[in-house]
Amino acid sequence: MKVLKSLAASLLATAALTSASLACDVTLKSSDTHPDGYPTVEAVKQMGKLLEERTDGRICVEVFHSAQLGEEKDTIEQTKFGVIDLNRVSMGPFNNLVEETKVVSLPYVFKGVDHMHKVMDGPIGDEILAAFEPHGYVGLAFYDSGSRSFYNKVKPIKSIEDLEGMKVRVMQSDIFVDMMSALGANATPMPYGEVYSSIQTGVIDGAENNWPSFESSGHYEVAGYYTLDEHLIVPEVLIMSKKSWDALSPEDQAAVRQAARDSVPFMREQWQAREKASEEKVRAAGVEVITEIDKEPFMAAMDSVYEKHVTSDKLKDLVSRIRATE
Ligand code: GTR
Repeated sequence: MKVLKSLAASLLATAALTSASLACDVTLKSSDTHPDGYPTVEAVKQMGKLLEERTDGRICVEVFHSAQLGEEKDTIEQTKFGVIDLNRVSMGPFNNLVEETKVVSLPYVFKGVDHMHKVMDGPIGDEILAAFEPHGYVGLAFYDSGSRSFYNKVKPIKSIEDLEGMKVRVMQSDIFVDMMSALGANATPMPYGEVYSSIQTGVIDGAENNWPSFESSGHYEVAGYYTLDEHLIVPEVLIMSKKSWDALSPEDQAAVRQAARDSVPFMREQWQAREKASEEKVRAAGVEVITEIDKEPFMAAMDSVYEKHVTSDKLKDLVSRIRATE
């Protein structure tokens, strides 16, 4: 009886799935490195829900979470070719591809999350979104990512001196490699999915990320010291393949863009709640959190990073406009 019941249930589920996908003329395949339930994953699902409602079920979104479609750098390439339609990624891995994304990946460029929102919600954000287009992507919206801080398995980092000679994983971008050199540490750029085992086996001493990533990746289980130096506030971006975009009518393109924009407030709410919950979970697990940290020397050490990376007039102008944004 039990077997029959579960068989019937799975048949029903399959039928529901088939009729749902049959009803959609277009199903946009979306990638995310984070697990189900993570704010970015839920935000793209929300975007899909809005889009489906507004197109009477013609356009749907299917989110492949947990790096099912690959690590960010690889999925970015696949998105260009239209193998993946939508992709939610950090702007870090885009730095070597879309010059404008570099300005929001500079250490301490934003005064805080509110400042970042003001900048990204305004004309500078629009300019950065538009900058993706010549590279084969359509920039749709920015999501939150809090601020990134250092964590490691060796000792509490209380000053720059403590970072001396440490092997620290960074996202694959030259800016972050230079940021670590400026702090006297050794940067190891590597995909997100390799960080846990690399810390565990001692290939690296630690990495850097926000509370929700530190928690959801389980990195806190292998790196017991978290220092709130908040060196980076790098927004996330939701992009669409230009190839997939061009296959839509102008009306449908507008609907996609609007649904993405409308998912932003939902994302921010989810983010705030998750930040708190992740911090609580990590603290309860016994991670030592270093909050008393003088950020001034960290900021001062970044001059060389700005000198090396903010070279074109375009980037210089963007940085000074970001700084002037109240
Ligand atoms: C997270 C971000 C991911 C990914 C990851 C990383 O904060 O949400 O998109 O970039 O960091 O460090 O690779």
